[in-house]
Amino acid sequence: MEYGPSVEDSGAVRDWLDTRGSFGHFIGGKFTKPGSTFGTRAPATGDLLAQVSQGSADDVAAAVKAARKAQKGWAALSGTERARYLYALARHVQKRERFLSVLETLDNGKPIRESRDIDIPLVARHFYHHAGWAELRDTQFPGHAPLGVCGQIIPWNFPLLMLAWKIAPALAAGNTVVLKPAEYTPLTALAFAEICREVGLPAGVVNIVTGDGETGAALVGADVDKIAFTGSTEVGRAIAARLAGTGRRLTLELGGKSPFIVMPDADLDAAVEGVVDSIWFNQGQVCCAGSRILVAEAVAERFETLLRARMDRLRVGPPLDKSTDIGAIVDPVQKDRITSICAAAVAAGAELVGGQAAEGCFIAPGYLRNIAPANPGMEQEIFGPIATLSTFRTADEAIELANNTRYGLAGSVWSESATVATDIAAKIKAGVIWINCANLFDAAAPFGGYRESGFGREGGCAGMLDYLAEPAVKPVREPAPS
Ligand code: TXE
Repeated sequence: MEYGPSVEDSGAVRDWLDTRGSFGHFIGGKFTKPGSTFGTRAPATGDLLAQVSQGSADDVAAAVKAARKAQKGWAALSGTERARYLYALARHVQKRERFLSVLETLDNGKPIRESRDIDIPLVARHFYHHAGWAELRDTQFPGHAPLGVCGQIIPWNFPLLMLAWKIAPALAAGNTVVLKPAEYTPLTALAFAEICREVGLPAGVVNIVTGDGETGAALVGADVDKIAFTGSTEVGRAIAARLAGTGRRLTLELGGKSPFIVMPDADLDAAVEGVVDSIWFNQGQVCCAGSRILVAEAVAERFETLLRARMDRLRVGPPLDKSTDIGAIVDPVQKDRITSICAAAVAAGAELVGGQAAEGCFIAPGYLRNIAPANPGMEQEIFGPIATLSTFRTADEAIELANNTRYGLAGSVWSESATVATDIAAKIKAGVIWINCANLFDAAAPFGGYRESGFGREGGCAGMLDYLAEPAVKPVREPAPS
């Protein structure tokens, strides 16, 4: 297998893959024998990395049964005991940080710098943070109870991080889980299953069933108390329709088309760097990417000159190379999806700057200019390294353009005036707004959307509450002594 420019630890990952070869599911604390399998490939090279099992409805039912069996015992532990397991998971992720980063980069195609500096450290952070919540649960949410067994379906853009976003709060609250990773990127979830065994997590608390959308649909139809889904709006809508009237809890984190507003007084160099973090990070495969750049007409020409110069300096290349800025798109299907939306945008009159597709799963960074509001490139989530660039004259017009979308996940505002920035931020209908920065995440900050971006929150107090059932009768708090 060709690993590209070598980084330390790719040998350890190669040994791990060679020894395993073919993976079963992780159910009730054990790996099952691999049944019917499919291959998972490195998008950068097309190399086959491993065979992974395609979960059937029976596999899902077995995993739910194991989770159900474990749930009462897990919920009966004290918060401190549950916290101890979460701390141990965090610590073991940290110990294997380099291994997990290389594995993530191989399976997903993202630059090693990003998996090493962002994804995996944030995974550990989420487990540490939620260990704190496990300890605080009883005092902070008196009378609240865990929901039971949670089915969790995650996407491929931040595979292990999305696993952490889902598993850490669920476990802290006293739930057990059955998680289905995305079919393109199942490997770090399977490595995480091994970590669960290493830390001695009680059998059945975490179960991982691999497979495609059919496996996900089987999980939605299984005897679970909640479904937490991150993925496309189309699938999210189908899941919501299916769960309607069942009384089961649901949280959805779906797509976005987030505005990136550059006011006339913005620090333009900083804003350009913000675009790099916003739409050219992770090949643009980010639900909260600032994919619609809206720039004040007065500074648009200067901004675009700076943007183009910076874009031209980004290095597209092998994801394991530490100097790579833009790695591989996760799969040829996704690459085709991106190029066909761009082609439709150009056919409808927009001009594509950069953004050339290369052999394999590579697409250069780019943006669409001279683009009309009704252009498909403006309306659809491209989910690739291609932004749109349009201009506005007044703050009111910027706000109107920003809100002219069916989504409502995120946004960012760039201005040297705190008053201007906070005033605009308050008027954008989105779950997260960044000021003079973009794509900053923290386990303590709730994340989630409005409108077709979904509902429910992950992270912080609001995220914990989405994994707890409110008491039937609210406890009465003693008034504070006067
Ligand atoms: O998503 P899917 P895809 C958006 C993005 C992207 C598009 C398509 O625009 O281009 O969606 O990506 C599982 N019941 N986002 O096709 O199909 C699937 O196996 C239950 C934004 O990969 O939604 C995987 O585990 N589960 C998003 C997960 O759903 C089903 C991240 C996501 O896959 C299922 C990913 C079904 N019927 C894509 N069908 C974000 N919010 O970050 C599929 N799945």
